[in-house]
Amino acid sequence: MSEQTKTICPYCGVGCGIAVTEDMRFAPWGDAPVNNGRICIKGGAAMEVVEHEDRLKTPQIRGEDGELHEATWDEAYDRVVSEMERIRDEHGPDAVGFFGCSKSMNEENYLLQKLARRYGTNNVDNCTRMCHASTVYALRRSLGAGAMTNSMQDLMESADVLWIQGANPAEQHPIANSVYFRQAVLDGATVIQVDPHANKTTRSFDIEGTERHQHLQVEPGTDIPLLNVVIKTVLENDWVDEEFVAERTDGIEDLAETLEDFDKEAAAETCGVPLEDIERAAEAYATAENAAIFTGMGMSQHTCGVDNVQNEINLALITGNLGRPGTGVNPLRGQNNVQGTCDVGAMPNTLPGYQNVEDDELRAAVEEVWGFEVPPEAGLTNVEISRAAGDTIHGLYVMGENPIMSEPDANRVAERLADLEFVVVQDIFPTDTVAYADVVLPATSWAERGGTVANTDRRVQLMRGIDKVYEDTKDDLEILAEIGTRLFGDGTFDFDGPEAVFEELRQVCPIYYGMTYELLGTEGLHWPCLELGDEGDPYLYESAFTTPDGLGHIEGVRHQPPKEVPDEEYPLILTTARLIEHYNTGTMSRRSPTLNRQHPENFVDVHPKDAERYDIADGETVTLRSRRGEIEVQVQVTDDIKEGTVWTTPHFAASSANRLTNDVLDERAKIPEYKAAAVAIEPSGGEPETAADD
Ligand SMILES: Nc1nc2c(c(=O)[nH]1)N[C@H]1C(S)=C(S)[C@@H](COP(=O)(O)OP(=O)(O)OC[C@H]3O[C@@H](n4cnc5c(=O)[nH]c(N)nc54)[C@H](O)[C@@H]3O)O[C@H]1N2
Ligand SMILES: Nc1nc2c(c(=O)[nH]1)N[C@H]1C(S)=C(S)[C@@H](COP(=O)(O)OP(=O)(O)OC[C@H]3O[C@@H](n4cnc5c(=O)[nH]c(N)nc54)[C@H](O)[C@@H]3O)O[C@H]1N2
Ligand code: SF4
Ligand SMILES: [Mo]
Repeated sequence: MSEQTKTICPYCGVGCGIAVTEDMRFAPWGDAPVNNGRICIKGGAAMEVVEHEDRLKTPQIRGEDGELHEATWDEAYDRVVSEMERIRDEHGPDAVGFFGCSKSMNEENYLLQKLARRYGTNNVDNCTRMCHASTVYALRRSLGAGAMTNSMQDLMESADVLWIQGANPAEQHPIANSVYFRQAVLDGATVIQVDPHANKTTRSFDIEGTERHQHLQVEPGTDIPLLNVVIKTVLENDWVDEEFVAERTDGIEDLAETLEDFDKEAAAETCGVPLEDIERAAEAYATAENAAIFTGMGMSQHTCGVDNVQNEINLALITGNLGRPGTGVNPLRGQNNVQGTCDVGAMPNTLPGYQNVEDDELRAAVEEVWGFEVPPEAGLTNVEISRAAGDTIHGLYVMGENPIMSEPDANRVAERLADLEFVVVQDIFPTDTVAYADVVLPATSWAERGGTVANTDRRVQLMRGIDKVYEDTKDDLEILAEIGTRLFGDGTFDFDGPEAVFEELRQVCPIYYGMTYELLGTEGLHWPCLELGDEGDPYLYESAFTTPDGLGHIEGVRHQPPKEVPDEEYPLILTTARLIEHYNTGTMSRRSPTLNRQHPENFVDVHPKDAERYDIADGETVTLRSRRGEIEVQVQVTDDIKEGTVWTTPHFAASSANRLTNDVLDERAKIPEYKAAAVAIEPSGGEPETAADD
């Protein structure tokens, strides 16, 4: 039997262990800590893309003729270094932006943010900005840490109610759902799902012999009024945990005041959900022994994203559902290492370990280890960097992101990236963003290298690599260390592998200080892990919150409609979300035959009444149009979607949903409103845009 190397699945944040063989096949890892050998369709197909012929295999440089040409690594490094030096001399270091990669290891993202800061800018960010930035903001401010409060294990064992709002774990976190949450339901837990779209999560809990679950089919962007109905119902019925509120929280008066004149009937109408259904759900949550909230993109990706999550925190705090197994406010994190990418400081406002970059003392402690000064003011976020492209931003270093497809109002993003003086793309595949690159650096893939990643419940695990497939590719770590060495030549990028980087990371990242590669072993460790020998915390806040005053902060919030609401010209609300088989911008999943088979093309879900109203038949091709662009897609007529709303996916380049979306941001967290834009729909008479048009 071919030798097996144990590593971690490269797709979602559940962090399942899998094994890869020397002959490049997938093998189960039977007693892997998170999943015990079970995997979803993506984990099983993960090896399909590693040897793919489309892989970027050699460095490329754009020539005078406007085309990309193969180059040596030396030539590519020279170009990167000379252009970055030129831009810094001409415009200053803040003229360059750096995008981290949530598919890359902690050590690599740590080096990327160090590179940005050594260069002289805090303009470094990662996909969390488009993802859970608002969740992280609200959780950090009101509870202390920007992460899941509990672990999948304790949620499975102890939760009596699973309140799932704006998340679809059966598709996006399949093993969390099928192993952990399903077991909780088999043991008697009730599920309440708040989502405009019925999906596999809705159906996965339809288990004979278990409790009947509730699906509240809310209108997109009306989650605040829905939760305000829930909270007011809790207050009216004295379901408040008075002792918990008195000892561990502040701000309940503010919440009570916000809801004093709140009209539950009118709010239920705004949400499009019958009042008695919301009240029934409120009772189930508030009277359960342990109730847990799960929160996803349906909550975070709104201009009121921070307030959406704050209202979930409010509900958990007033009912005392925090600090115990089976409770909490739990964002299921997206990519396999988005949690880690944030942990290690690839963000414009935080140094490793979520230490505020604007705090002089914290910054000085990190500077002491690094041996150079870090700019004292927070930098720009990724959408802000794209918006400033061609204006104050002149250079962009993209490690493993595909902003041309993933950022909102993508037609504008393309125009702006075209205005940049210099773009580096470091990826494993020729993404749509490569078309804007001046230098392309081919990275090895997840299976070909080692390092650490952090999953959704803060478990840091080791990934291990097998030999590389394409000779002329290099690990992200090696690339960054070489560029850092050539740019600065002062030893600050002198590392002989991931473990050496991890050893430095520990020194500047208190929540990782108690970890070493040896201690991580095969089980991994949860952060916070403050001292060597700490076991790490599977759930947070047992005795106090980690806010400066140790209290959990309650703050009433009011309904703020999406920035674009339907009108005569654009009468429908578009929301966008995901499919189990596809992954984000599709660069990997659409090259995987097993994954691509089920949904080779995009589609839009339309309610039967809307189909009738706009004279559209099932299977027909339509034009979806917003104020920013249009796409052609095939229609799926289904009452899975709420009337007045249409639903499509961001996975397909040919009919890219982000040509339609609105780039308005939550003011505080800077996350775009991917989940609500006004659109018009009409039969196109043509063929849908297909993969052949990519
Ligand atoms: N198969 C697969 N798995 C993935 C990914 C993938 O692309 N494919 N991506 C990974 C990443 S990066 C992330 S961040 C996670 C995301 O995982 P999720 O948070 O589950 O993300 P989405 O599917 O975008 O949206 C979740 C739900 O929000 C609903 N929704 C839309 N608008 C609203 C609204 O206004 N209110 C409410 N309450 N709900 C709304 C959608 O109908 C959808 O069911 O998944 C990760 N896992
Ligand atoms: N309309 C709409 N848009 C959305 C969303 C939505 O719900 N609706 N969701 C948003 C969310 S939650 C997210 S997270 C973003 C995701 O946005 P992106 O991060 O831009 O999308 P991905 O497709 O995950 O891009 C990851 C890239 O990393 C590359 N890669 C993989 N492995 C490696 C590696 O080891 N090294 C390097 N250097 N590169 C590698 C892949 O080939 C791919 O190009 O999209 C956002 N966009
Ligand atoms: S649940 Fe997520 S981590 Fe687990 S196998 Fe599926 S995609 Fe991979
Ligand atoms: Mo994400």
